[in-house]
Amino acid sequence: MFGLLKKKLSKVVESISDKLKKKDAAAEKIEEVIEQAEDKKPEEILEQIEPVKEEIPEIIEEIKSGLAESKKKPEETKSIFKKIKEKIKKTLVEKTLTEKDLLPILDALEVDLIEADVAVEVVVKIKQSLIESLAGKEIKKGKDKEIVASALRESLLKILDVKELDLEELIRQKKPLVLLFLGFNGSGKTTSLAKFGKMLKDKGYTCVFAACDTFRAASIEQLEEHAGKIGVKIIKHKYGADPAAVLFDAIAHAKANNVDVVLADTAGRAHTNRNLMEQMQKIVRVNKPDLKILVIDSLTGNDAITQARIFNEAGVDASIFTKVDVNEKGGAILSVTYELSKPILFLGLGQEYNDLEKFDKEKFVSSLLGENLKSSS
Ligand SMILES: Nc1nc2c(ncn2[C@@H]2O[C@H](COP(=O)(O)OP(=O)(O)OP(=O)(O)O)[C@@H](O)[C@H]2O)c(=O)[nH]1
Ligand SMILES: [Mg+2]
Repeated sequence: MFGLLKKKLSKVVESISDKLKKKDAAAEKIEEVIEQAEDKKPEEILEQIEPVKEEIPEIIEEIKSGLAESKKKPEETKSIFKKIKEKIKKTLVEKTLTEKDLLPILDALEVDLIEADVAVEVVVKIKQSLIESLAGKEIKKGKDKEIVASALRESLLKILDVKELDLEELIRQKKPLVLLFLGFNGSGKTTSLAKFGKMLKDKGYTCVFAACDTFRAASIEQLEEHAGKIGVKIIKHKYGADPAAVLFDAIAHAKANNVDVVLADTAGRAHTNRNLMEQMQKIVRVNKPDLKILVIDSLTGNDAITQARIFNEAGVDASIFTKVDVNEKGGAILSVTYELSKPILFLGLGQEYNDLEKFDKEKFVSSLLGENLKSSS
């Protein structure tokens, strides 16, 4: 799961800590040169530190001005070198990353994350957040990975920081709670709805399914089969019937029978299906569902953000990502949550009823950065 995204994030941690190691090596080299500086000509010193000057330009400047000063006041050469040595010692213990150090690394990260399906605007946010937390920060020796991984962790959590929903609290507050499952063709709406129904039933709530996909061949039978297996009532009309009317009847049934939750399946649609998009708006207008849950196939890639935008015209309240069990990229989860600013309720992890996992952003981010967070402690 998310192998590619994990690899790319690991690379960021490695690249930044490599940069710190290079700075370390440069400081050590300079220290060595300065140790014997008093016996050397200034040109010789500058020549020796030339190869590492890119890594710690601030120290190089210090040395240059020290050398110029000692040329003017040769009697103070000793104390000038002493000051430089102290400064280098401090750099060796507490390194500072500058924005200039970070930018090339973060530019490479941009390409990497886009490859893992993270949208450009989300990558920009992650970059900004890393610069804010790392540039100018003193990094103690041996703590590089820990600090970089935790900055990355914070930046990812910020992307996922949206107001959460307490589903059971909602069920307690409103009866029946009406959930409408929306999404692109084949995204996993019907399967997720069935898993959801099974989960609610296992928790002791009563449900009814509404077969509002009256469009795709065999869709009603597919939902009926799930309803039969789980032991949930289904309200259905004929193919071609108005789905808004199906949901209306399901809600009426739930009210009459004191049912806790109505789960409405809908037809898969794309923004090019004008009629189906208008039909979805009508289902919403007529029945005012409590939650419109967007079901997204996590394998969709960068198109996921476009789908989210289009379905959000009906006002999405939460999302479910399916096929996470077979997804190596994972970036769509970050992109869509950022775009919608709405919580992810569950992840679909397979084709069985129990393959539904409550989304936990801390756990998700920790799993992405797992090895890095571990190796740092
Ligand atoms: N591996 C895996 N497969 C899944 C998951 N969720 C759904 N599927 C599979 O994806 C396929 C499509 O699932 P459906 O639930 O029929 O999708 P849908 O959105 O209702 O499709 P339409 O109604 O045709 O738009 C099925 O073969 C499911 O078994 C998941 O989390 N993991
Ligand atoms: Mg379906």
